[in-house]
Amino acid sequence: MIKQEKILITGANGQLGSVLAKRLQEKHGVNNVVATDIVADEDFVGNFEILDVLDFERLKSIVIQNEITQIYHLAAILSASGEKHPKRTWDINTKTLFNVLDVSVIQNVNKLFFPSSIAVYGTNAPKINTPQSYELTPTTVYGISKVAGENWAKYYFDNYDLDIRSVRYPGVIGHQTLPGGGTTDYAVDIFYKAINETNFECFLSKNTTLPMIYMDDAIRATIELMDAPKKSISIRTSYNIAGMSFSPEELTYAIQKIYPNFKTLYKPDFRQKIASSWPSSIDDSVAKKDWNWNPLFGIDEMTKIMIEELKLKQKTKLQKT
Ligand code: AKB
Repeated sequence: MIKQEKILITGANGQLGSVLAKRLQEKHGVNNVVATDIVADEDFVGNFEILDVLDFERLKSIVIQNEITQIYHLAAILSASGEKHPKRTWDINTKTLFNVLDVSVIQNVNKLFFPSSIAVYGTNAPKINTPQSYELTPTTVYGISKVAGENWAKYYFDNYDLDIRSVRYPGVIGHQTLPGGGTTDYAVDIFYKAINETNFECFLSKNTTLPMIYMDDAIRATIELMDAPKKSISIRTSYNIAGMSFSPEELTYAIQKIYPNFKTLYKPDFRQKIASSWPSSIDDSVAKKDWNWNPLFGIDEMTKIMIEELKLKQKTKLQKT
């Protein structure tokens, strides 16, 4: 008989965590998922625990009490926020990872998911179709913490046989929850302005092309990687995955197909330097070969869905007030 998986998610209130929690509830059953975050989410339906992942004893007791078999460790500080408090970001991003790695080894957790990012690359890497394996010289503390995390992931796999798996996410675009503190956040914020038919002020320059992925693809990649047979996983640091690549100007053109009068004004700030250090597009051929990764959403499909879903959400909210 296949043993029922019991899932723990950290950072479950976040942009990815909130959607992943629902998807994992559908897959494993509501009672088999424990969502955690540093603050409560009043609207969450299911098991929710307040957890600061820096608190190892509390993490351990939640893992023991719920007989956790898989952990998705999403709690982290992202690139733009990270630059405001570099040492705090390093501490939070690395100490929480160690706590999750150690609890997984001590409590025999079967599988662990750790999100990495395109932020692991630095200015020296080829911009176009950036290869899976290249010297990693990130310019942000967030990127530095992800490179360290990737190497620790491989270390725990090599030395403790911990089945830890990871993808390097591009900027994630979804309508469910707003992202917070990232450099790619503009690509979500822009849609809130578009549906209200107001101009958007972009903190990146118009031709800054970055790798992006639609939420459904990002969630599917995560689950497909976690479900892949152990023997097919050849990368124990982190897999490149690609969805689409576009600049703020190209996204504006895509929105103008629906709102012809929509305009973006460009006012690059400190986030421009971060974005300029990242790849424009990513080579994800290793993920495709190892576990059949295949993105389904391009810029036009994503734009149409984002606008439809956000308009629906706005209408529902108005009807309730
Ligand atoms: C960020 O912008 O910091 C994140 C990322 C690309 O990892 N969205």
